[in-house]
Amino acid sequence: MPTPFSQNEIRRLISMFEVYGDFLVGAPFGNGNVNDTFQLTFDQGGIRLHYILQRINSNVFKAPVKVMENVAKVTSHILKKIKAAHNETRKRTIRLLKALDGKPYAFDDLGNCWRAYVFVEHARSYDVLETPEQAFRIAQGFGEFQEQLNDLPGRLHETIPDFHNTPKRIAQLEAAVKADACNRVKDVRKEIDFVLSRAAETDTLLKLHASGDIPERITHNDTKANNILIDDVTGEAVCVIDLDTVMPGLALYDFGDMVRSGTNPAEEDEVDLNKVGMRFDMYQGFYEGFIDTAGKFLTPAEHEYLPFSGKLITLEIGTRFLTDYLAGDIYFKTRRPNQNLDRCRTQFKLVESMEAQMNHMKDLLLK
Ligand code: GN1
Ligand code: MG
Repeated sequence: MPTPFSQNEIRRLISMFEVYGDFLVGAPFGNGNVNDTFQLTFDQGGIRLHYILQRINSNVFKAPVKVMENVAKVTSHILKKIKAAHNETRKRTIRLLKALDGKPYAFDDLGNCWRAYVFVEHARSYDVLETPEQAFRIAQGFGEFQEQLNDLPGRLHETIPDFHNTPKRIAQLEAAVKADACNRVKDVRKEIDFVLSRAAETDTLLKLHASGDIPERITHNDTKANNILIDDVTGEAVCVIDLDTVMPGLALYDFGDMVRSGTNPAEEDEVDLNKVGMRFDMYQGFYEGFIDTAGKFLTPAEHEYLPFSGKLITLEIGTRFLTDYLAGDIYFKTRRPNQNLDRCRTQFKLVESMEAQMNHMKDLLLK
């Protein structure tokens, strides 16, 4: 459950940052599975403005200062590009507020790391996509994000090492099965077998990386469809959000997670699996949108493995939900019993749906 914070506490927390005007109210915001997020309303000379205030989950991000160094570096790089292209009115990037000491984050008395952003107005994110056009715009936006970071100097911190190393995620599942901390293994034999019977192919991208066919890039790594804001009026992708996991990775992780999260017409924790599956028209939207912006830099191997990446990342995230279920729901936030198991099951249903449509997806690849 999200920790309840009183209005006074929120007022005190935001006062660690440089914000002008009078604090009016703060309320929980969004559907993130990891951090605690609030939307704050301020009155500035009679105009109401919003900010986002977020507590970084230190159980997930062991080195929050490194996370913030990455985020600050990435956002200022993108802002420079937006300004150089005189694109400020159309494109946006997250803008961090400075804390009173000038840093882009602040620690509270309990040692929690907080950050604040300017709220992006007239735009929203979608948990379930409505049209292939939205899928196109989202993939275009994430592809452009990768392109913007192609020339970022230096290497970013790996804030969660092996974040998308699927074989290691499967090893973590096997360890959780062995420990069986909550005596739940007996109820999920089918799900465990589902993963293990597909384990052999999960090192495919890592091998292609090792052989030099797939390069390391700076990737977002959490490209859930709801991690990009869509302009309310134009329908364009205007701002990539949730930059905590931006770090060195493979382009295919980002494409794969879009396909995982955005092609399913049901919620990630839908209980009725009949509602779950990959919508091919949405897949096509993602493919065409990604090619539109990332197509110019993808290598032939990256292009060829786009269809596979959706299946891989869906299997991987499903494996993580299952592992967390076995461990007693200690990583992802849950709001009801069995939520992680339900999440796992939707992912595996999606994997099956992708397997059934794999040839169809491959047919779409530009020859
Ligand atoms: C988490 O924070 P959120 O909800 O955007 C998770 C992702 C998962 C996702 C599944 C740091 O993302 O890896 O794909 O839940 N983020 C982290 O919904 O583990
Ligand atoms: Mg998010």
